[in-house]
Amino acid sequence: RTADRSATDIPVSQYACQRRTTLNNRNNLFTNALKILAENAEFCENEGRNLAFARASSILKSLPYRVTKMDDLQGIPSLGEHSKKVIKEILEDGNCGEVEKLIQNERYQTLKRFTSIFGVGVKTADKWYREGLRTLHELKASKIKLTKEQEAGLLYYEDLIVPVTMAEADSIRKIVEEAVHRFLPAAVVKLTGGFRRGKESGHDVDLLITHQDEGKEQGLLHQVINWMAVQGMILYDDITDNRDQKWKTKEPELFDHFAKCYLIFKLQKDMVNVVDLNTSGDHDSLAVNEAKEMGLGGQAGTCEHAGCASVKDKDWKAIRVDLVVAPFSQYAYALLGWTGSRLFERDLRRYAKHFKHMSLSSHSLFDNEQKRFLMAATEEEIFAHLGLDYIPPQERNA
Ligand code: TTP
Ligand code: MN
Ligand code: MN
Ligand code: MN
Repeated sequence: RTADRSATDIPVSQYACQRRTTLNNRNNLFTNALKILAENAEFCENEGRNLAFARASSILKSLPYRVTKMDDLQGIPSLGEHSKKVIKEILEDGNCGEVEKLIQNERYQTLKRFTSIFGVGVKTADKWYREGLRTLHELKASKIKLTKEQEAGLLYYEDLIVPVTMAEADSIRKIVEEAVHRFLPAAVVKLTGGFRRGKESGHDVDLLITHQDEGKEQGLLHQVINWMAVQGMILYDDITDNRDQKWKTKEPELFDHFAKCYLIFKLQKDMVNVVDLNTSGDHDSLAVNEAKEMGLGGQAGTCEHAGCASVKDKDWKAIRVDLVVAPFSQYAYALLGWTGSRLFERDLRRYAKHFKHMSLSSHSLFDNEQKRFLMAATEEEIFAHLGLDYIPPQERNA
């Protein structure tokens, strides 16, 4: 097909779960700018604005053509006046003044820097900014009380900002599988998150664990973590049981009650299959370069601080891993929920509510009219319950 768009084209849905969004984004120029505006809205705790820019960016990612003139946007939903102005400016000048100004903005830069630390959210980053802190060095030198999570985040910062490669993710999946099989030989360990959507690099490794005989998975997470800790594989861990209520405070629209563990894994480099340990092929490596230019990284080696010794020659890499354990009857829902993208999940839930009067979560689908839960053994069945065409993981990169 040609690069041009015509009025005969099928309409684009405002719901990400009715669009096919691959990693082949033809509109990077625009989506990169919109992403920065979305991020800044998040830093200003303006959720509505954040969502508006995120939606605009997402819809451009789904287009099978590159936008070259404003007419190409005829009939495309989810584009507000502000987003259109940004696109127009980029079409005319090659960049957007507002965005260019923002990336030079001290508050934006500082909040981006601080929130890139594991365990630091917008509220904390903003507090530190208002207290006059600007760099990681100043943060470390200050007497500010850090949580255990933030301490670990700072200690392994240099490693954690380097994107995780597919080869590393695969090694960790195998290592975790081996650990899991010590306790439950028939358990399944599935790679989810961005890697399941086909990304070649990511910020962490998301693993979903289940077992066919429901109930057998109980207590598994503690056993596995304890065993891996004894093996020296765990740099930091934070286990959440279904018993405690921690999830209530985290992102309400994403919360679930599964037993899970956010951890920092110590991956021996010789455990990774050949070639691409220090390379990453896509845009994420740009983010790291950008991060380094902004002074986010590059501080190791020059730092006298205790935890900041130069670590360039070490034979391991710290990697963020999310482990989630789902009972078998909820597995399909957990898999769908943990595969993402976040916007895709958000729109699945929004679609279910508005068009089907159903409540979708990572545990279940509840039909509010029939007053019953709808069972599903596969993701395909969940899409069918919702009356949606099945979208494979590779096309959920909304
Ligand atoms: P992420 O790992 O945050 O994102 P990602 O894997 O898509 O991208 P990246 O490469 O940056 O890692 O989340 C993966 C999915 O997990 C996402 O769809 C939301 C879901 N999720 C939950 O359902 N509950 C949670 O508590 C968290 C942290 C994530
Ligand atoms: Mn992930
Ligand atoms: Mn994750
Ligand atoms: Mn230091």
